Amino acid sequence: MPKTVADLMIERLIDWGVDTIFGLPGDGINGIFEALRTHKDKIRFIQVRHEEAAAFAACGYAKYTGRLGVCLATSGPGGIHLLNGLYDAKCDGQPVLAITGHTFHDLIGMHYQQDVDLDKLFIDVAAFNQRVMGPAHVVNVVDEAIKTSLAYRTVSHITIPKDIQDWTSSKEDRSSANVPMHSSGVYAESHPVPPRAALESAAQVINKGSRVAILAGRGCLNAREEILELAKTVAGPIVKPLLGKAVVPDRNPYTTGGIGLLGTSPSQDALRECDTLIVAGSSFPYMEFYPKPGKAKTVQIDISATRIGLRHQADIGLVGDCGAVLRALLPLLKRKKDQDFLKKSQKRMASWNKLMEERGTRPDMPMKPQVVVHQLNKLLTDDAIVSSDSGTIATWSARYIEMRGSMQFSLSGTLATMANGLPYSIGAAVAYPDRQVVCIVGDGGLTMLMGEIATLVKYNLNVKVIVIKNNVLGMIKWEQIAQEGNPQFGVQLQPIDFAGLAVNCGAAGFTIERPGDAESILRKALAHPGPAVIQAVVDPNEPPMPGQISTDQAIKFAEALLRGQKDAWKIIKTVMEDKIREVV
Ligand SMILES: Cc1ncc(C[n+]2csc(CCOP(=O)(O)OP(=O)(O)O)c2C)c(N)n1
Ligand SMILES: [Mg+2]
Repeated sequence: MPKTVADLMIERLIDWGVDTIFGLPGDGINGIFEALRTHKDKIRFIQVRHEEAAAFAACGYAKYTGRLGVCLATSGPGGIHLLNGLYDAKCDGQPVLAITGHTFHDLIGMHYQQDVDLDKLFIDVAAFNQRVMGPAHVVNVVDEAIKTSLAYRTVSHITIPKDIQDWTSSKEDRSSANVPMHSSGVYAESHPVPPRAALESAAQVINKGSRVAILAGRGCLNAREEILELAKTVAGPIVKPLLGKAVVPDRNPYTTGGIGLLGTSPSQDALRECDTLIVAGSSFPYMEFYPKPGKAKTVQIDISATRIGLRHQADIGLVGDCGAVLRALLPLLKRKKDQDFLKKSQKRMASWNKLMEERGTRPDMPMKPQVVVHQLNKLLTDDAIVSSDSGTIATWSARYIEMRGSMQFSLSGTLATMANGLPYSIGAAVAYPDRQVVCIVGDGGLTMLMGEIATLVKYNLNVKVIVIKNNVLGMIKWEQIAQEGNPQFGVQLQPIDFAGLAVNCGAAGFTIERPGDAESILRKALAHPGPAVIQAVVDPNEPPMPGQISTDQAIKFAEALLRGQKDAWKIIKTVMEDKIREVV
């Protein structure tokens, strides 16, 4: 049987080590599906219910494995559905390849069915973006797409007209310039090394500092030992942007945990008070949390030269892999004797942890969302893979899920989209069937891609979906009140019985309503073999308070309440209790 374009593409993907593709079929990619069918012993196809979930799953797969994630969608609507997940991958720097179909090659531009030029639509999201023109073209295109995604940690896109997928190779297809088998499926990793002079200048800056803080982001996920060694050497706290949550365990004495609105108060203090900052593998976006301009001498390490000085003025930039750069830098650093700055952070962290423990064990009814995540944290295994969605749930996950052992954590960090949590878990569970895989999602985010519960059931993926049910788009409610000073509007959600829904999809369903039941129900649900949804009915009036509140925020809050926010008194009561607890 002569090989089709689709065969050539799938075989080349297999050569590159791709063994999993997330997607959903359609008439625009039937040729590719036939090739997937005939190669199914070497490459598995995971069928999702919405193409957006395929792109998220590919992104989650890439985040948790460090490998290329691949997703597949049909021409027109299927490709359009991929976009949000692809932007998520682009924004968080993940290598993802998207493959789509196009209409018949000789009807493009003729207003035919599903005639959407996805290669034009994807111009902004994909760093490599090509339409396959025939059998002599496809292998070269696959090679270039994969190399681009891996080299730049970003999105590539290949689209193939529906009829071209079935074309078979013949000598006549090949132009005289295109030498057969000229391209190779080899990826050569690049390891930039900063010049010696830059390392020495960086060491000088750090050695002079007396209060050194370390901001360690996702670029340090494979450099735990080096970051800890750095912290010991400079006697400085490690502050973790959320994508770098797993860089060091949360209870390690050298970290003050997260940063940002959903971070910890000691992290905020550390960045405000430091006189020297080392930013390693992070483009943490929220500039107001960095030291004020001119306040701290800054050394920044990043794999990309374009990220140096992006958010905060860098005095010295070191371009390279964080682990390798730190290994070169550490011998040049003097061990600091003065431990005061670190000790201060550790003291603050002890009281922050006490406060979190207190807020996570409240017996109040309706149940506080923190209680559920606090209990969940205690029951997770040391190699769990935890994903979260955007919303107040991100705050609870950031503060209560503590990294330990080889645990991994992610969410849509830079795009901050909703609905990624469940599909990330699909990517994780497909890659690691033997690990505990959990997602913590809101009722708003889960509703967006609820059909993926059926995907969990179809593949018997051992994913536990913890849905924090507050019947509201909570984060936006609090933004409207606290940041805008307006009463809430358009955020109320029609309640859904997610446990019943799960059961109707063929998964297990659990409901937690009382704090006293949280532990036993979570224990039972986590022990359940196979997919389960655990809905936790919580207080919609529990605000995700920032680690520190500005006067401006407090005024806006009061203004909104005065202007007729529903439940004003309940909110005041909750906030006051939280504040009182913070002080007592
Ligand atoms: C796709 C998308 N739409 C809208 C938003 C804006 N947004 C951010 S958080 C949020 C509310 C999330 O609600 P839910 O999932 O119920 O979580 P909660 O905040 O209640 O914990 C919204 C609407 C977004 N980030 N992404
Ligand atoms: Mg909600």
